[in-house]
Amino acid sequence: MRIKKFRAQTLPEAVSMMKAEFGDDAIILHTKIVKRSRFFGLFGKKQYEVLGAVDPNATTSKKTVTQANQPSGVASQQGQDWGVEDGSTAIQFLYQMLSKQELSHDLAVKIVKAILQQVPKQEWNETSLLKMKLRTEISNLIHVDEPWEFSGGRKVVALVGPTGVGKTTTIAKLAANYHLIARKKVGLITLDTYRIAAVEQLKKYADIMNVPITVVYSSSGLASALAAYADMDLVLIDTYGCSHHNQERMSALKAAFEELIMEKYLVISATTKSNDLMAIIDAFKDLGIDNLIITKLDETQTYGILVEAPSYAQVPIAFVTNGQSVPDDIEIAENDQLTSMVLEG
Ligand SMILES: Nc1nc2c(ncn2[C@@H]2O[C@H](COP(=O)(O)OP(=O)(O)OP(=O)(O)O)[C@@H](O)[C@H]2O)c(=O)[nH]1
Ligand SMILES: [Mg+2]
Repeated sequence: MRIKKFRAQTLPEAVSMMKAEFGDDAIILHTKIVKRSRFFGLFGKKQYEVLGAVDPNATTSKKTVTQANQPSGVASQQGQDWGVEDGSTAIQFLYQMLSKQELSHDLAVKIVKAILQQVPKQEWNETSLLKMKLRTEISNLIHVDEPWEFSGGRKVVALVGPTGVGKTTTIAKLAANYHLIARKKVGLITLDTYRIAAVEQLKKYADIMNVPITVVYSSSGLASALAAYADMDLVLIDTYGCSHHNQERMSALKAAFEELIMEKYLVISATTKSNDLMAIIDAFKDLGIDNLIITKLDETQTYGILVEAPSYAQVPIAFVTNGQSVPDDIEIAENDQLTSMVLEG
């Protein structure tokens, strides 16, 4: 399958460009309006973008209704031609289900190709079969962690991630659940001394829950703070937010963690755009990330990140959060539930 983006001032023009290059057998996978910015997006000219695809091996010129008259791509977006006996409608159907959830183009294509390889061509019009295969593919890509066990000794978990994603709130939720409900001995440490308010924020939660908290002011201080918590079941370490562009903070964090035994959980907001997600994961990978926590699921209606993040980072999701309430709005990541969110929205 060849796939390419075509841009023009009008949608019919973009479609014509696609047909001129790909021929009449080309199909529209996706259409969108894009702004070609001149000054930081202001006064940008509107353009139409068509994502077209063609099978270079196709010998037939048989067209579906969607292919024959595709002035706007709206029909394909509504998925009206599922039942037609032609592979292209299967591709459209699957691709659109994924792009609706804002999965990156590359991953969506990978998933669609994997499904078409498994399903014989004569069954490509069976949407229930395609849906079943899609569920399996998505489910296989959403890696989730095992629920926490405390039989193997003390568990030390540091939460790292970009600013404002919900690290401190998630620490409070975890501390409350594991201390107040699971009755574990929990100790808190914060490295976030950049802002007085950040320390106060966690101290307030610690006081309410009656769990100890240690504020670490230097990169060497973490080792002694951990030593003082030797008898805890769970130690949760809050860190300052690191923009993935801020090398200085990232290096300081790396230095603070040096040679200490702990797990590092990367916290990412579900509202993160696909490109930013990859840049964030790339930046934090250097710290050695063991797990992911996806926050703010309540602030989005597209859940592609649940597939994208663990696939790209190659580590499982441990928890998801879905609101500001401590301790309620957190759940242990569960494959079936997350798969359903991606498929059903
Ligand atoms: N809607 C929603 N808001 C959340 C969620 N988790 C955290 N928040 C909110 O996000 C904001 C930032 O949360 P923090 O916990 O301070 O984020 P942080 O990552 O510690 O921020 P920095 O320490 O500044 O990097 C707060 O208003 C939280 O209430 C969530 O799951 N859903
Ligand atoms: Mg914080």
